[in-house]
Amino acid sequence: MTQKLLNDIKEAANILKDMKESQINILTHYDADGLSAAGSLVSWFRNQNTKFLCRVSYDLSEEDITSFLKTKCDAYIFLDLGSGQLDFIKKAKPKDTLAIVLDHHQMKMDPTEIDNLIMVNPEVHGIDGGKEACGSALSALTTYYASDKIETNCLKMGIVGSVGDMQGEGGPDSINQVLFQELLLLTYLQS
Ligand SMILES: [Mn+2]
Repeated sequence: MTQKLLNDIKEAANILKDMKESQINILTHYDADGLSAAGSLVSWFRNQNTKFLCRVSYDLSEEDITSFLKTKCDAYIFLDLGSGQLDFIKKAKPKDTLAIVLDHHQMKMDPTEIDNLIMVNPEVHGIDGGKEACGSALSALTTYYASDKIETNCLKMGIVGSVGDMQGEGGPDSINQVLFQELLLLTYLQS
């Protein structure tokens, strides 16, 4: 199951890899997990001079989602939120514009009902998003693969976010554990 989620992460990373010249709009959640998730992606976009806008939502309200989706861009990214707001996204998202959701919360509706939406969520594969994969871990690994493993600070941000979300390492086969192992390997290679 983790392998399927990892494939979804790598697919999202491949899409982001080709968006260097794009305008990306990011909406994240105002908590430790959401801010760490944004930290990973934003620092990579900044390093490669990709134009981005990053907004933070405190209450995940329809008003926040709708006003975010009114700001034109080439791709929207939702971090640590979006799954519970799929109905708002369906109503407000411009149909032709791509949206990527990196989230670990339960989904309010079937994400395939929304055009041009990529959902990266452990819940899609029956993995408990409350224990095995937090938003910052998903964002960290997506950033790591999109940068061809050049961006490494994101792995640390992912650990910070997963601790902040009180998840820790997760089970032996969890996405949080994949993140942890990548960081351990990196530290070993650099020592
Ligand atoms: Mn979270």
